[in-house]
Amino acid sequence: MEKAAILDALKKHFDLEPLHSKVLVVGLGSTGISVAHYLQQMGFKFAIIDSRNKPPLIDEFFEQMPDTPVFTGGFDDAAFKVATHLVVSPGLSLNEKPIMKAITNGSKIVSDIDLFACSVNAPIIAITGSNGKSTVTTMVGEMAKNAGRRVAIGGNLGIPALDLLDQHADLYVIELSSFQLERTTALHATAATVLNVSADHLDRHASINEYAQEKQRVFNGNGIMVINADDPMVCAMQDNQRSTYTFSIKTKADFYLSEYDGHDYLMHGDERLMPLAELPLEGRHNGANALAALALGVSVGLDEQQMCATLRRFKGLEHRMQKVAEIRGVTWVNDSKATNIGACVAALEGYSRKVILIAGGDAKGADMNELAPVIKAKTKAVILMGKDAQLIEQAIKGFSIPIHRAENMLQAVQLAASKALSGDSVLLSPACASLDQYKNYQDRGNKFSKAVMSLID
Ligand code: UMA
Ligand code: ADP
Repeated sequence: MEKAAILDALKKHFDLEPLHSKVLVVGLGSTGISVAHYLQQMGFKFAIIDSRNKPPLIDEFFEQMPDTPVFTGGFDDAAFKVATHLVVSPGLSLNEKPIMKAITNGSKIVSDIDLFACSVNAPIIAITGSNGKSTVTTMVGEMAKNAGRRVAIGGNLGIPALDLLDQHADLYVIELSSFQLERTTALHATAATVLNVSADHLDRHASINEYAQEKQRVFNGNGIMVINADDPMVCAMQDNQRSTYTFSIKTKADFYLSEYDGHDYLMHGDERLMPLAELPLEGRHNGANALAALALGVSVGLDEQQMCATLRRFKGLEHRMQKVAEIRGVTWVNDSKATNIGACVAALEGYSRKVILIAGGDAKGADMNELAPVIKAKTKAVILMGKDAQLIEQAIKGFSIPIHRAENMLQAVQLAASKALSGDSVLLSPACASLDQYKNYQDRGNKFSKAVMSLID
């Protein structure tokens, strides 16, 4: 898009202009840095502030942009006072006192996603939901790539949205978190989906209803809505005036599963697209992800058979229902990315035989009682670890399922190994964030895999 047209859009939406606006970029993480590059290219005056003494990327940033004013080690009032606009990184709540004060004093909030949306003409596919975002974003991205489209893929997954602009793509596929959406007003996606809503991030959102409302913002504008017909909170977002595709793994919808000749098929209307069994991913929830990806692909004109060819080759992402090893007849599965209840429930529901579950970590304010029914139905033993292990134990201690505690992952894996019989599966699906004990979910998953591999004689 031409620079002049972008500046027009920024002026129209946010009264943001190079000559008079003073922008404060709040947060020096990957988002903050992408925003700084963008603002510099567009000729804006800006400064960066971060509450941490030494944000992890600061050295790299100084090398790239040595002349940018940077404030660290707290939120200095003076920096906020002069700002006409704040671009607040998603890791920071808008309820931080200096941010709220600045808003009251008239500063406008603009998100990196707003800046991105004002800077592209090409179609945007926007994907949010409590679970499945990265899987569906990657599926759709690969589908578009295999169809020969020049596609850029990123957002909450991987490359920050503004850094995608350099790729001059003719299609953008972006994953969005509730934190990004809550501060975004200018995005009007060509096709968008909320894959599902289950309790998550309730340490940042006041209630699940508020969290759902933030997710709903992905549907702003009049693009095609892709709606999960199995999720009542998503169905409530439907707008009859808008073009919509529904998907379901339970009932007939635009995209759905149907049995034929003893096999489940991915369906579009009356057309059998492919057998579900040909999707090389564990768990029925991945059937829902594939249907959502197909609906989004159809929304931008991708060919269904080509999309199915991509699905057949789809490898899945690490740390999501990833089979690590089979050792002495026991299957070990790494689902470390299950950082909330919904993901753990989906993982367990996919099993027909009871598993040994390793769970626990930081519950982020969620009600662990919601895990109780599926743990009762689908586990033969539970090994708990981390800060909120006690909350899970409270929720399930009435059942006759053995509960064990582990201090660390190696101990958890060794305990599981001592309980498992040939034919069993051991599933790491923590239902909690990892940050109380690990750098991130990848670190947790890697420690799991390493501990599992240490079982091999
Ligand atoms: N922080 C401070 N003080 C500050 C600024 C940040 O303490 O002044 C802290 C935040 O509280 C947070 C951390 O620094 O703990 C990082 O925050 P950030 O907003 O600077 O994060 P970025 O590096 O810009 O990364 C963000 C997303 N992170 C979050 O939303 C927490 C990344 O998603 C995303 O890939 C990136 O933007 C590019 O779009 C990660 C994530 O964990 C993968 N997302 C959450 C999730 O998927 O559940 C929402
Ligand atoms: P997100 O990007 O939303 O976190 P991922 O694709 O990374 O989603 O998957 C995160 C977790 O959610 C993994 O544990 C995965 O097995 C699980 N999951 C994936 N898709 C779904 C779904 N449709 N419903 C429930 N859980 C899911």
